Amino acid sequence: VIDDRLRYFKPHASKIEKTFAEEIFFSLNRCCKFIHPKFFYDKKGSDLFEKICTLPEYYPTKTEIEILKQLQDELPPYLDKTFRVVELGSGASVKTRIILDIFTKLCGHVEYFPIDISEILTESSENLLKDYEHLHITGIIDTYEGGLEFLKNYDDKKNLILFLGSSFGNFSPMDGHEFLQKINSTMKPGDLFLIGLDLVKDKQILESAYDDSQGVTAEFNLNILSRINDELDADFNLNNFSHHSLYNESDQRIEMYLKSLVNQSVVISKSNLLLNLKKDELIHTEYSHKYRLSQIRKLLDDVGFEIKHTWLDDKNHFSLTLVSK
Ligand code: AVI
Repeated sequence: VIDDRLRYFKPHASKIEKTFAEEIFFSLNRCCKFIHPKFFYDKKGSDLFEKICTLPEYYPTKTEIEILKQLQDELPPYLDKTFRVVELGSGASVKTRIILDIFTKLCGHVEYFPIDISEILTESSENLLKDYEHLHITGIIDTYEGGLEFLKNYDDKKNLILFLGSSFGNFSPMDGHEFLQKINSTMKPGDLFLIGLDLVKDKQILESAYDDSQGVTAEFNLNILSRINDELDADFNLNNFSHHSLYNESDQRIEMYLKSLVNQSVVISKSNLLLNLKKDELIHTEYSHKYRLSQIRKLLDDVGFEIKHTWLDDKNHFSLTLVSK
């Protein structure tokens, strides 16, 4: 407890630390190599992602903010004073603030539960407290699944669960379906869920959003190797890799890879792994799925959600959908 308006829970701390070395062993000791995108977000990675959100080519953040501004008038009819805000991912960002402003106006005070695996949660929570006098924060430092488990049966208060930024698009379709089921089973009758999803659009717009002219996305992608070097005692030479991304039209997703530029061997001590990579071999790091409105309806419908409203921007680039159980 930092002050009486801020407290943290770390329900599964030891489990989080143990699995990084094990997961890296599992995902790199195979022919189709991958690194799970959740490992992007150490302090440096989270800062780089914040920077991506401000890039001219990266339209999702700006567009979602534009839609959230519409919600200032259009969300309150779905709310009452008994709601708290639960956010998957911790934002001190403009987006979180727009929602907190809506609640402050409606209730006079706000109870906010951010759930995030990254310790950046503590920094963003402290920043929010400085600006919101009547804000109470319970920060849950855990995976989304762990945090949702913690929230289940926590109390009788109604939750508005936020999952913004099209982070859902980073799941595989199967994991995404399971995740929505998990959210649905966490929710009590009366709870609401607001999800931001990126929409299918022109290939050119999509590809430049994930391969920007300043090279920030490349740095973000490569930083995952620095993180493995630092935390798992590895010797990746970042100069021997390049950022590689493309839009796969049939699967409606951006695919991001790290390409090995030479034949090379890398030691990852804490994973007990000697990694051999061929020239041009790819390590998959991220999918970012894009959706059509009919697919969003089906996705949410299949899990048993009732759609209350979908909001779009002027160009139909991004969507926000509010559902109940
Ligand atoms: C966090 N997530 C929604 C981002 C996205 O657009 O898929 C991550 C990202 N990867 C590269 N740029 C941004």
